Amino acid sequence: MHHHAPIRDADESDLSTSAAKTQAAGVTAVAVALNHAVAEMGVLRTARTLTRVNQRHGFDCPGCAWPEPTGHRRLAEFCENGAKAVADEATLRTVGPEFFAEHSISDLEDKSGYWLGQQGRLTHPMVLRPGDTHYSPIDWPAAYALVASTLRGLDSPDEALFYTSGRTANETAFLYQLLVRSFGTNNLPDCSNMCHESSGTALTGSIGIGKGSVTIEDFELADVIVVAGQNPGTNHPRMLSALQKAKASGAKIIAVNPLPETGLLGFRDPQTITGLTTGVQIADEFLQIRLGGDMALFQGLGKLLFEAEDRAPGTVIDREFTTTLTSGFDDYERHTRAVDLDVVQEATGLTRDQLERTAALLAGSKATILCWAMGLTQQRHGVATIEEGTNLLLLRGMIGKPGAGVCPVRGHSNVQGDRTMGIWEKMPENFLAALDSEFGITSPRQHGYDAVDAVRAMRDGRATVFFGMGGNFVSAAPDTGTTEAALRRCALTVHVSTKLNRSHVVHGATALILPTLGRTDLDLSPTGRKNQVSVEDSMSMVHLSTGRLRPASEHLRSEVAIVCELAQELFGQDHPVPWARFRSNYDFIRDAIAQVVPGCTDYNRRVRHRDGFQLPHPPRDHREFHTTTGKANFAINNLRWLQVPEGRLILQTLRSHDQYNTTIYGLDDRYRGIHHGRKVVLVHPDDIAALGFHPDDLVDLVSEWTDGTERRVTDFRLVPYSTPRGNAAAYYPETNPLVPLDHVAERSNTPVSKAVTIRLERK
Ligand SMILES: Nc1nc2c(c(=O)[nH]1)N[C@H]1C(S)=C(S)[C@@H](COP(=O)(O)OP(=O)(O)OC[C@H]3O[C@@H](n4cnc5c(=O)[nH]c(N)nc54)[C@H](O)[C@@H]3O)O[C@H]1N2
Ligand SMILES: Nc1nc2c(c(=O)[nH]1)N[C@H]1C(S)=C(S)[C@@H](COP(=O)(O)OP(=O)(O)OC[C@H]3O[C@@H](n4cnc5c(=O)[nH]c(N)nc54)[C@H](O)[C@@H]3O)O[C@H]1N2
Ligand SMILES: [Mo]
Repeated sequence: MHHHAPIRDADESDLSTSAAKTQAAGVTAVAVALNHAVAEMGVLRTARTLTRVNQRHGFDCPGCAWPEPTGHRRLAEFCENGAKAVADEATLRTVGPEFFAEHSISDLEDKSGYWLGQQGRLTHPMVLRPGDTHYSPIDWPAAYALVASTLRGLDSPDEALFYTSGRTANETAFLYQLLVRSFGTNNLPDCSNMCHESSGTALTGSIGIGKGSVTIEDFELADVIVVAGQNPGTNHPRMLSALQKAKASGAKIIAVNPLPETGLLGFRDPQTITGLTTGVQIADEFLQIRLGGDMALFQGLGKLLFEAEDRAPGTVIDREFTTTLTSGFDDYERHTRAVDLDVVQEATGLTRDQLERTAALLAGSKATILCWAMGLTQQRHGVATIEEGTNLLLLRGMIGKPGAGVCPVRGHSNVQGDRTMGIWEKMPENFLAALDSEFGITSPRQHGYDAVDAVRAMRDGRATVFFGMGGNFVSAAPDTGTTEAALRRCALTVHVSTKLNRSHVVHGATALILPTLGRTDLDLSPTGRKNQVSVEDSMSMVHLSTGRLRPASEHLRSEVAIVCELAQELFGQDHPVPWARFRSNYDFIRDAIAQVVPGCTDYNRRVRHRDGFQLPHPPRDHREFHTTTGKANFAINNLRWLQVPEGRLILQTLRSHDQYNTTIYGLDDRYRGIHHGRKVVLVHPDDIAALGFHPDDLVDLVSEWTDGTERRVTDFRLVPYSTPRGNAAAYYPETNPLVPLDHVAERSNTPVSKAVTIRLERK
């Protein structure tokens, strides 16, 4: 095995700050990416790996879900952060039985998530039995037997929870939900519950499908692209290339964000020669909005659009569209005309001028795209906010035509595909009926627990087995104290993982770690067949992904193998589902997907097309809306925004440039000028002074909840930063202890990670 110098854990006293960067990407990004990759994998493996990211015969980048361009693909369809994601997975460092013999659980409990993740790839199935101080090796059959006997011993299948993180490929996701439903529960919480659930809820009501309606080609045809509540420079860097191209063909870009995010304001495309030297300003209009102010913004813009129509009748509202294809227009018009623009200014912190200029851009646009991510979804009124954004598009007929539409920009590389394949605690009846008729099983109809309800169920003793297909639930979920206590109450926790994380350390009475192959790894069946999997991107394109790297250990099993082998142990040999056949050849899984999943007919053939295939989307394809009214629905919402209580701040929890969710690659946030540390809180300089503090002070952050309870994280450094007064920002997952479990978005139950009321306390 390879030996590497031990990783030093983070030491926050090394922290330093500098001015935020004005340009994203460029030469530095390429250099940072390569350094990172070479340090993890060496020169040869780096060359072999990075040239295959997002290529036709390569693997799908395990980073974000931004689509690959169809047609011509540049050799480097990856970005700095994609390269970091790949290097993190393809690292040569390993964590085997010696590691676990050396480190007790209580030793590992004191380590940071950064340290745990940096130790390397898991190589052996490991078990922790009641009373053990250390994990020890277990063989696969014994591990399956342990899980199966525990599951069979439950009073009800609903006492088990089956979590999924969005890295899981379609084939695994399909089999996993099949196993769970065959077992008898719909308890399929997933990372999406904490992510884009608000988007799915809003869009399903408004347009009849919870997915985005644009394709990558639409970006080049758009006149106006709004990017709200999203930091593409860090989280979807390849999106910046699409925005830059759109700009080159004349589009105007409107950025809506409380922070002046580097990539939105300046960008040098590392994939072009000129981009390495000269940069462009991406956003034509930067609306530095107050946290939670977007609903007010969208309503205010709606009112201004109606007023523009009054001034030039027939030029703004698409009457033909609203009359024939929508429902609720008159009520929406009445409600929106009554909006008070003074209130909108107060709620957003924007000037009348900014609102008028933005409305004028929208009114003059022939094709508008609205993009958004966590800044909109992780708000208490997130669903309503997205409905209001959609209303703005409907008003002008901006759905189902070239260059226009809704674009929720997904996070995990296959989070959208997992949903398509049935990972959802409340899949619709038509899906369950098709599943039952294909396999001769009886899926339960009662809805299962989502992520927040899963924590509640464990906390209250209603669920006692937690099975995680990827992810790091303990660190990703809100209210860390409550969530950790909930996991510790379980009889059994099981994690199918690639790397060590906090969820392995905060465990049930018995715990298992099942090491698995990642996207980059060669997946050989026992007969030597090279297996391929498939994934769906943010724009409903489905394509194959093929790993080629030699796995970190011969003991790793693919996720598909783990699901099939566990199912065989759990259900015995005469179960109606052909688990052994599915394990032997993934084409058989795809044939079953074709029978069950809407839009997947002829899956095996179509997924092999050079660019894959696109799943149907009725509003995009035919302007058809499968809603309750059969039309696109205007939603009416009473305006809500966030007021900052006296002496308090509203905190958003977000990602640094050096992390992938709970995986911390490094301790810098280069674009924001934060170096060698993560425990910082970004606050407006006038608020720092007004609250009686100084820049660089060490403070505790204390969150206050309506029931009088308080939650605290300690020793954060105050960093003066450009953000609206009364707002603050700090990194996830360090601040997850502050997010109360019951602080969730209305209707989607998504944790409100972008609006937590806090006060600062002096050390
Ligand atoms: N490198 C990298 N890539 C990633 C990830 C990663 O961690 N690292 N994570 C992946 C995943 S799972 C996801 S979901 C996506 C997340 O992608 P993003 O949504 O971009 O992620 P966040 O860091 O949470 O950033 C939220 C952005 O919204 C802004 N914001 C916060 N509150 C508000 C608000 O009330 N209104 C407005 N208008 N803006 C607001 C913040 O200032 C910030 O710019 O990225 C995916 N890609
Ligand atoms: N406060 C706060 N909380 C948040 C958010 C926020 O913005 N603020 N964002 C939320 C969002 S948008 C999301 S999506 C969730 C993310 O929640 P999760 O998806 O649960 O978290 P990740 O950090 O992406 O999971 C990382 C782990 O996945 C495992 N892994 C990686 N690749 C693979 C693979 O190919 N197969 C398997 N089986 N395992 C693999 C590794 O062991 C790694 O440690 O967090 C949410 N939590
Ligand atoms: Mo996400």
